[in-house]
Amino acid sequence: MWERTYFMIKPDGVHRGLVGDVVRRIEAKGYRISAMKMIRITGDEAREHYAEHVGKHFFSDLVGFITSGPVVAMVLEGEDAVEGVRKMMGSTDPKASAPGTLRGDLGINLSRNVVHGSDSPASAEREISIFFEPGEIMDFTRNDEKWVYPEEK
Ligand code: 3AN
Repeated sequence: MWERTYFMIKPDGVHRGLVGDVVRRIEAKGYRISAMKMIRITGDEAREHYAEHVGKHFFSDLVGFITSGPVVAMVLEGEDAVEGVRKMMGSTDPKASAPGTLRGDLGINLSRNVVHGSDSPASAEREISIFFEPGEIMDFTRNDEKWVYPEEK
């Protein structure tokens, strides 16, 4: 099914100069980047984004970290994009992420795991609406999509 997902390069990824590599891998896979911007997340946005983690022991560190510097926020689109992007990311803890995944290749520590991607289509819509206005999301087709997907789709 055609889906869109919210994807973000966290402050550690930006500071470590990994933006280009992460974006390259997403583009090479075939996902459409339909919105992308560098932002500094506010405390309110962070608490809303991570609402499911309120009350957990790592919540204040998580909010402090994600608001500590610039992030690169994106809307990605493609067939089964939510699950596909999660697979590209690897498991939450980089110690357990397989080599070849973004976290497996680029991270070591659970609280500095470089990227975020929505875990369901419902989370994706919720998270996209926190960080993007509808007018910021481009309506276009990549010229190579006819090669990424079979024509008889
Ligand atoms: P994911 O980012 O893979 O969806 P979540 O939503 O469970 O994982 O966690 C959100 C973020 O919270 C993670 N990316 C990680 O940075 C942080 N986190 C999750 N669990 C822990 C933990 N036990 N200790 C410290 N940070 C954690």
